[in-house]
Amino acid sequence: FTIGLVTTSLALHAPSQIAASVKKYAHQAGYQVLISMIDEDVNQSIQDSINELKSQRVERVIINIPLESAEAERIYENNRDILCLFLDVDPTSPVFNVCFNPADGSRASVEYLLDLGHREFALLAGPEESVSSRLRLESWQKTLTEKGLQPVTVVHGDWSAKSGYYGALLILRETPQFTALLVGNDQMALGVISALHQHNVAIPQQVSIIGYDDTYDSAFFHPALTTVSLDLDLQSKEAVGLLLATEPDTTSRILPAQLVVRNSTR
Ligand code: IPT
Repeated sequence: FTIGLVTTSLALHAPSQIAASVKKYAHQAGYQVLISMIDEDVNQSIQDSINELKSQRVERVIINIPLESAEAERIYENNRDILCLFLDVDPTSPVFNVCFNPADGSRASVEYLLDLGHREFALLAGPEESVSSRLRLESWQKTLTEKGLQPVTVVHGDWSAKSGYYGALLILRETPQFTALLVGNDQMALGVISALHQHNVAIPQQVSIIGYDDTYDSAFFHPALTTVSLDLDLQSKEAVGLLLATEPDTTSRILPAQLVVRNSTR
């Protein structure tokens, strides 16, 4: 038996952790996993991947590609002959999905920093075309607005450490008056830390940083990163379990995310 995994770039930490966990849980259930990796989120290439999996008689497919609800629905409708489960859509989307609540961790991050006394927030979000990046950003902004605050700047990266590094340089140059920097994922936070070290900005004494994901490496950044923990192993376990159930119950599940406080905030 084989299940399919159509995934975004495995060069990124979170999707590669998910792929490893999907494989682990599928193997435990006696299934193989066929992985099809897509670099650009073009709907046609998602359908090509699904068709290829179908030609290998795969009938259950996990899709870890950031998709707006309309795109995900189209893919779901066009593939009624198999079971598709989505990992990176708006959790309120009608398609079968197992996703994290994007508001949980983002709200907790802002509230934690507000409690510490921060008022000047810079936001370094993930790519504009990623649904989870957008939902995290919206939730940061909403929480700030509720407190009558505006971010000093909003910048986008592409999830990579390199983009975090250049994003931080841009913020330091254009709007240096911030004491807290919220970052869309931990890889970008790694680049941010590197840029701030180079400019002798002390973390957390001058600037507090909070990331997102809590990948296996994040506790070993310097300083150890305060971040929003997504239990990607649990997400994968739930997804495989739901997909392989004999009588699949296609009710979506929403998973909690929580703030993990380490040494990059004060
Ligand atoms: C999401 C990660 O949070 C982010 O760091 C990046 O790796 C992205 O995936 C890639 O698409 S996790 C996803 C299950 C929402």
